Amino acid sequence: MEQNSPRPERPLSIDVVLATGNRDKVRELQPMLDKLSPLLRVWSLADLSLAPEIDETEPTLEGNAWLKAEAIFSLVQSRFRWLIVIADDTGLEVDCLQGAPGVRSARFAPVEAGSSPTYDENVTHLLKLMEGCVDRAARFRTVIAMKGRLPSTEKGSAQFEESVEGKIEGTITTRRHGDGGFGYDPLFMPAGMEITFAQISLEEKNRISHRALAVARAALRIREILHRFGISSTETGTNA
Ligand code: ITT
Repeated sequence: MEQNSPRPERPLSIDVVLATGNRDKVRELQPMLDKLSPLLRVWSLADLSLAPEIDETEPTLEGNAWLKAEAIFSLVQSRFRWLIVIADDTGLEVDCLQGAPGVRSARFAPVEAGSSPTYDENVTHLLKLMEGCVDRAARFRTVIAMKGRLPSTEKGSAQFEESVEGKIEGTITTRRHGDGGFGYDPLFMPAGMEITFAQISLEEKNRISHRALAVARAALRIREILHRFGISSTETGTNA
């Protein structure tokens, strides 16, 4: 006789939406997330033809990461059944500038009201402010906020919210080196290396960076959450 015991529906796929309008960040995040599991389908906002304006008004990276995660979750939740929104907020913290540019990393150099500084303008501004700084220690810090809706053996579906952090220590050089990477990469020399982030390959940066560390931690949390919701990680193939 055929058994009709209630079985949770298997998640055939979980859609992961990257809550960033920054194409350089997508270029780094996408391959890291793509390889976590064949059942995760990763979308950028551009893939979904979305370009929302989200004002980063919070005083911390964590606050701004949550602003982005919440806003994008509201925007896409009706499009996907099983969904994880991943928002990354990153800042460069320079010791001799008391942690600046920090949360203002994207909007550091002064420009006309209504426009945003280019990466190059931000780099020039940082070098200028650091003239005469002997202590050139700095770090990149990424906070990833995740908001998701996943199948749950007990409740059918359940929502979760988690945040994780990754950081890398280094120093700020006195001039630009290299033309890879983006943002402040031409000035950032990771501790233990003699070259900047802009002089290494994307693959190498994705092995050691603040963002890579945050994504590794996020992957671990996703696996724990799936487990908590009664979905074994082998069911989804998640091997983080
Ligand atoms: P979204 O808010 O749409 O994600 P954003 O460019 O504002 O895009 P962040 O606030 O996270 O993203 O980053 C602030 C700035 O910090 C960013 O514009 C870059 O100038 C710099 N930045 C972020 N990640 C970096 C990295 O890995 N290497 C170098 N600079 C980086």
